[in-house]
Amino acid sequence: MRIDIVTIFPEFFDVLEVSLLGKARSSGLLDIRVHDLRDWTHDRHRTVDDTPYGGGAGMVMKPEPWGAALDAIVRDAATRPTIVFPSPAGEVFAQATAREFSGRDHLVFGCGRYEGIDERVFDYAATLGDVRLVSLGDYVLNGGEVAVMAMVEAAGRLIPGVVGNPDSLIEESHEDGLLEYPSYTKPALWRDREVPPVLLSGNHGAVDAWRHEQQLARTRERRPDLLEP
Ligand code: 6GU
Repeated sequence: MRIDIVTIFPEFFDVLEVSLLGKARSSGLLDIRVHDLRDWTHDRHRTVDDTPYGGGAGMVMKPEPWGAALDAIVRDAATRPTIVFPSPAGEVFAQATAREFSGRDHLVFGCGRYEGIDERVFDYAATLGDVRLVSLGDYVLNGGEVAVMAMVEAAGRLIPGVVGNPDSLIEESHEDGLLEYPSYTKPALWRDREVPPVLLSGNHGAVDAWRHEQQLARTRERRPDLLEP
């Protein structure tokens, strides 16, 4: 899978060189290219923002550098990409979104800063690819970089071969619409706290039933919204 990330803070993404995604990059499973939006400016100050038409607080990202960046990235692409703009005003990112993104050949992420990107950029991007505005949830970040990091990790780990043991992808929170069951390891007694005896019983049917009951109980308790029809 190819992933292009456009940002005014390319160094934010240095951490994509470590851990499982870093390995997937070295092995060629993931082709991640980080671009500095300012490379597509032409003035001495490499300006990417300007004051909003109609007035108001803050600055808006100018359309020209975005247009040039998207043109350059899509020009040498083999397929029509999915172009994702992180935005608190977007659809909410969920495991299903991660799953969907993980199946795409080419993702382009455009990280906005300030009060946002000139709206015409989204319209223009739709001529080059399938545009998605995506939010991590109902709170505000300073820019799209942290959100893109989360989306790249959530989607990247679902690409076959990125996570060493595919079984570890199956029994996780949200994959079956429920929260994950609690996990324990040795010792069986730690600081007066026991591991639930059923897990030591060797009865796999009883273990499975207990785990499912735990999933339902904690989902009811912590995330009742997930159980609504
Ligand atoms: Cl995707 N961007 C920003 N700036 N803030 C957010 C967000 C995204 N998701 C939640 N808050």
